[in-house]
Amino acid sequence: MAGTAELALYGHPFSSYTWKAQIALHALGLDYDFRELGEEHPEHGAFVAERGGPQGLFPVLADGERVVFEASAIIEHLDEQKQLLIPAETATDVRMLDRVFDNYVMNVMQGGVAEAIKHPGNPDPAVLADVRAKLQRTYAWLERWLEGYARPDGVTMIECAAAPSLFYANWVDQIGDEYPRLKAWRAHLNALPEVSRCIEAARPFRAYFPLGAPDRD
Ligand SMILES: N[C@@H](CCC(=O)N[C@@H](CS)C(=O)NCC(=O)O)C(=O)O
Repeated sequence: MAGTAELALYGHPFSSYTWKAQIALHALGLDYDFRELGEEHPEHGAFVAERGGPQGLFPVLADGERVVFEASAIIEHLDEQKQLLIPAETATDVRMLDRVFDNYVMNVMQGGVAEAIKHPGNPDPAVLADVRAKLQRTYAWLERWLEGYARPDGVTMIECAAAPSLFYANWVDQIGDEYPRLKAWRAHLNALPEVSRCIEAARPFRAYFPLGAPDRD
């Protein structure tokens, strides 16, 4: 990895996958230039469109001349030397859980958001019901998984993926009292300094949450 002064992250403060990369940067104590997407910076959007993989998505990390897209790959790149976020002895489990949070929480939650964007004010109830059923199934699985999870003091790639996905999934389908461990873990994640920085930076954008942001968190 090149010197930290050369790090730049393209993303948006309200974007869950941007948080995932930012939490890793914060946990590793790395300085970075945050290149926010928006009308004021069309050059940032142009960079993401060109360098953000097949769909031109964000976040995108520029480390000197090296460009990395996909939040998990960004974390792998940042952690290559230190192996703090992906400890060698638990690497397979960490990667497996990272996939769980992306595929069965974050992307499912995003499906509900996409439906609300497609049909503003009139999302298809069947689509939302399907999203909520999938989230419930994952919540139940995570509740059982947490029983045996040796929670680290700090942050691994699991926490990087879990914090934003659970933050927003809870807005789409609230984690009920039947999942006490998951509820408590989400509260713990939100309180981590690496995460709360992201929550606070995103607060001004809450009115834009397509399904309506609940008055909590
Ligand atoms: N698999 C990608 C997903 C990235 C993603 O979905 N990014 C969203 C923001 S959270 C995005 O770029 N949205 C803009 C779009 O869909 O055009 C990753 O892990 O980084």
